[in-house]
Amino acid sequence: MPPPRIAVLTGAGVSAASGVPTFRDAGGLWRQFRAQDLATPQAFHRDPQLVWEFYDWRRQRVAGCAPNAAHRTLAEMDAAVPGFTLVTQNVDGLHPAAGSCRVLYLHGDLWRVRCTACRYAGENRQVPLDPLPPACPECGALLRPDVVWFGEALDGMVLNKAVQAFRQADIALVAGTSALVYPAAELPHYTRQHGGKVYEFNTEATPLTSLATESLFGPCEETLPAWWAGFRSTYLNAGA
Ligand code: BV8
Ligand code: ZN
Repeated sequence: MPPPRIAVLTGAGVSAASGVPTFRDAGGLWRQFRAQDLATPQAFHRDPQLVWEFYDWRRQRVAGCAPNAAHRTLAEMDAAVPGFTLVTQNVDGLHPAAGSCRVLYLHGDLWRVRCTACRYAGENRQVPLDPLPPACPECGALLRPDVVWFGEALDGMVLNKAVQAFRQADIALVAGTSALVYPAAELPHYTRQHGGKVYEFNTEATPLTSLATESLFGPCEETLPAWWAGFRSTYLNAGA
């Protein structure tokens, strides 16, 4: 019998142990702005320089960070469980850095830029960015971070695949997210709706805690590896 299908939703808490400020901290750590107020198209339109300085600061922070045991555990699951999908809200790139291959990026990628005027989009790993703000190599217009800001629609294809994964999952793992941002926070509900189990990995209770089959409170860089060790011995070593 194949092992259960697993869908995972991760948030900033998964990267906290790597030194990446969580979203709620990121704002507080940067010139006392609220990240929420900078991650919007309005803020970018009003002051592209300020928003790019915020993203350049985050890129510089993330450039020095390495994946932690939570990222590595999820990469192991990716390789070992046939029906596995990792859906992340994070834009830091630490999941692929840990070896995860099947990743759906709900909110984009800190290491990609796209043009505000033409169709150019591509990877940009320059740290620090120079010039700031960066200009499109094709048409010279202003580039923007290739992320989904508040008030912007997520990529429809990516969101549909994520919804399907959670609809079909026997088990949903929700790790390191405050479950406040939609439509990402909706995903685990699809698993519960068809009778699947939801396990939450967080240091505190969230709006998803009441929905969860079980909440494993503690740092997910410890609780996720422990959960995976138990799952693996039940479903994989038993040759299930
Ligand atoms: C949209 C990219 C519509 C940029 C981000 C209902 C339905 C639809 C939309 C809405 C809705 N209600 C409200 C909305 C609007 C809005 C929204 O959700 N607002 C919230 C604030 C109420 N949603 C949107 O705008 C979305 N767009 O719906 O568009 C539309 C449709 C058609 C046409 C036009 C428009 C877009 C949302 C995406 C926004 N972009 N990021 C960037 O990153 O720079 S979201 C941003 O916030 C981050 O990417 C991150 O994903 C998110 C923060 O969430 P977390 O990852 O959970 O991080 P946080 O710091 O909050 O929490 C960390 C957690 O970890 C905590 O719980 C902590 O306890 C825990 N933790 C810490 N350490 C550890 C730990 N846990 C375990 N171990 C540890 N060691
Ligand atoms: Zn261009």
